[in-house]
Amino acid sequence: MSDILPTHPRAESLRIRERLADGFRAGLVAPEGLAAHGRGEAFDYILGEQTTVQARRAVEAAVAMLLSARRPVISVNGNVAALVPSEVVRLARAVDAALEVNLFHSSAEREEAIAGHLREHGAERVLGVEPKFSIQISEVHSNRRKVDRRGIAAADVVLVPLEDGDRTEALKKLGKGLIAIDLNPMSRTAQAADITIVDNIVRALPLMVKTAERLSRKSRVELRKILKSFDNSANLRATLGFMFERLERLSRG
Ligand code: PTJ
Repeated sequence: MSDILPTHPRAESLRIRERLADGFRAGLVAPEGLAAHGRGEAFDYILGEQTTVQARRAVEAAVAMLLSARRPVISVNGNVAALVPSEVVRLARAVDAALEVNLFHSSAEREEAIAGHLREHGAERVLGVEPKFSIQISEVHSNRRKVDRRGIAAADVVLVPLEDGDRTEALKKLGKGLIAIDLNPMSRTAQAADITIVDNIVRALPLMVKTAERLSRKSRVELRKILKSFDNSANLRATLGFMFERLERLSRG
């Protein structure tokens, strides 16, 4: 642990980096995960490190979709486990979703470490780590094709935070509802998902938990209404517009 002065202008960003670096040293995060985080940081900088109105709308729709699902699954990778372990467990509980470890850079040791980390943060059941339940989805071309028969394989809705593009498109082709959390609104995942939350996962997850607690009191009809009024393409265009405006304002000085 390093000493980050609370007065440092980038203190929060440095603390998040440190969580990820700790996660790397603990065997949760792949080395590539550190680079992926840097790409996310660059987009977050443009967003002003804030949750936009568009992200709030996407969160509302995403939670409505999760609460309406029959078999929702939250896919967990190394970065998610290192950055928001408690929040992802709380969200799974709030929307009654399964948690499944699913890695791009496949490693049995890291799968076990991530599952153990989630259990330490209160998860009762973690899928994706027992070979006897593992099956392959041939439509997915990366290591992520290995999924749990009781989880992603059977899911009707999957939340894929910090994802690489290929799987989102493949899971969509299989008829699953896809929710992405991705700071890059231009990524293939962001473009292919049904609902894309363009926000840092460290802000998006706590907001999703709060929203789930609120929306769980709504009827199915009300949840469907929220879902029907959400347009992902329009929301992504509005997010890009927000980013362009910020850059334009900064360039004018
Ligand atoms: O643990 P593994 O093996 O499953 O690997 C995980 C990574 C993230 C390395 C893997 O999925 C990967 O390579 O992802 P990509 O293709 O780099 O895509 C990650 C996306 O997440 C990029 O579009 C980033 O902008 C975005 N991103 C990075 N950090 C955050 C983020 N989005 C939200 N919150 C973040 N903190």
